[in-house]
Order: sequence, then structure tokens, then C-alpha cells
Amino acid sequence: MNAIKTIIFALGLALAPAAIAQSPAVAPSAVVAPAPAAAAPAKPVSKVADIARTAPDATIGQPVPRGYEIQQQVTPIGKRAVWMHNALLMPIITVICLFVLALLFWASYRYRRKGNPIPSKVSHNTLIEVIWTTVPVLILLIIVFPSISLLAAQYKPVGKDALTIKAIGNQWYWTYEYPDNGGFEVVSNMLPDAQAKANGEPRLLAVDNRVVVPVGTPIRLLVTSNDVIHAWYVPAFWTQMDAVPGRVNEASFTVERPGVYYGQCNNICGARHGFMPITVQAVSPADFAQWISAHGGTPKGAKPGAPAVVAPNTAANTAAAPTTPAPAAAPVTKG
Ligand SMILES: [Cu+2]
Repeated sequence: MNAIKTIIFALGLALAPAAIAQSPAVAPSAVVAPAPAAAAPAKPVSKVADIARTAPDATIGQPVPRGYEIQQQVTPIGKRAVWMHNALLMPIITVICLFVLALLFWASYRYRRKGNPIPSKVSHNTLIEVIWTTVPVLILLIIVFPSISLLAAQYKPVGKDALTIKAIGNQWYWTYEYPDNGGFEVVSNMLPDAQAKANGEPRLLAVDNRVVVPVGTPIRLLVTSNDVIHAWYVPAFWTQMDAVPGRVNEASFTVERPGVYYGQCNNICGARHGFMPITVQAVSPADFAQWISAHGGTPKGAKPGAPAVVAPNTAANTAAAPTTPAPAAAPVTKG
């Protein structure tokens, strides 16, 4: 029975991509795309496009071929967590595994039937029992303090100097709001394979409009969803937070170096679950301010202007919605 279930399940998985390919392509950006472009003043986007379209470093912020280690971390919390994994947990795990393996081999040989025609009748040894109880407790005590403090640090709310960004999961794309910068919105759709390749970006991870963050500034990421449960997950930041409809979850991180960092929704959220990637671009605060103003936003603390919606604008961007070609103009539209 189980074998039949497995076969049916495997068939389902095999056929799913075909079903997806046949389903009408959705152009989510078109849903939120604002009024006709003609009404919007043309903005110089070339410089800004440069700011938000740096080529990624193939060794950081994305999976590497045959990679099995944790991605290189670019946040303080991530570095601490990697230390916990590499310097504390892995050595302890390795020593325990080797010790238990050696004990198994030794016991198998020492107490083999041939060498022990009359089996031992010993069933208790108080000293050994005390040792095998206290040693694991001591090991757990060594682990518990750095573990609990790391956990607490991960979820410690950031201070007033933090920049708030809201990530909203949708089936199947992300939208980002910048409430501290006038409340404009960025719609982020996956790039088709050919476009990602042309840009030198990884397949299934590149997006048309990246979410841009300033380096060295604590980011308060508010995560929620419009439909089903998604998750905002960027491995290089050590950040993963569920996006739950009707609920706002908070995560925080401080990116220490400029660059392009890729992530994915990692909650099974429907047919195109695998096609709603996350691309974060970390830039200098000066470039961030420029990017913000080019999108109709305001610096943090300034009087918010009218919110704008950032729709896909460049050729690269419109490629995300092949069935609904967006107007060539309309890079940035203020609503
Ligand atoms: Cu999702």
C-alpha cells in the first residue's frame, strides 16, 4: 500500500511542473501596477538601476556547486550562529560519534561469542551508570548557555535607530513596503531563466526588483502575508521568518557588507512555491538614500510624501510577466 502511495506521490511531483507550465502565467505586478504611465513624470532611473542591480558575487549570498557548509554569513548574528555550529556543536558531535563507534567495535570484539564461551552475568555497575548519566548532563550544560543566549539575541527587538521594512508574501511573489521612507512599495517577481542568465544571476533566485537595504543599519523586518503562509528566508543573514496572513512577525538583521544576497520562500505555499525568490541588495547608506529618493520616498524621519508604487520598469523587469507586456515607459509611478 505504501509503495503505491509513494508511486502516486512521485508521479504527482513529476507532473506538477507540466501543470504549472500549462497554467496561465500570472502577472502580479499588473495587479498593483498603478495608473497609466503617461501621467507619471519620467524619472532618471539609470543611476538608480545601477545602484540596485549590482552583479552578484558567485561565492557569497547564494548556493555554490557542491557546497555543503553553511553559507558565508554577513550579519553579526549569522557569524555568531556559525561559530556555535562550527566551533562548539560540530566538535562535540564528532567526538561523541567517534567515541560511540569505537565502543561498539570494542564491545563487539571483546564480548564476541568465540572469546566468551561462558557469558558474563553482570547486569549493574553503579560507577558506569553514574558516569553515563552525568557526562551527557555536563555536555548539555556546556551547550545550553551559548545556545539560549544566541536564541535570545536572534529575537531581541532592534532599537529606534532601526529601519523598518515590511515584506509581504503573495502567491507567488513578494512585495516590500518602506514605511520609514514614505511608504512606497516594491513588487518583486522572479526573473525567467534566460533573463537571470543574461544578468549573470543564479537561476530561480534572481528577481526583477530587489529589496534594497543599507549596510550597517539594523533592519526591522515586518513579515506578513496576503494569502497563505510563506516564509522570508535569506541564508546569508541567518534570517527566516514565517509570513502568516493576519499576523505581523518581526525579524531583524544588520548587513555588514554590500552585496547581493539571495533567498527563497521556504514554506510550501502552493503550485509556484519554488518561484518566489528573494533578492536583497545591500548598499551604502548614501546609495540607499539616493535609491529611496528616486523611488519617491523620503529619508527616515522626514515628512512622508505621497506613497509610490514601484512597478517593473526595465526590459529585465518586464520579462517577469511575459504574457502581459508592461508599457515601456512607467519606470516609477507615484500614486
Ligand atoms: Cu511562499
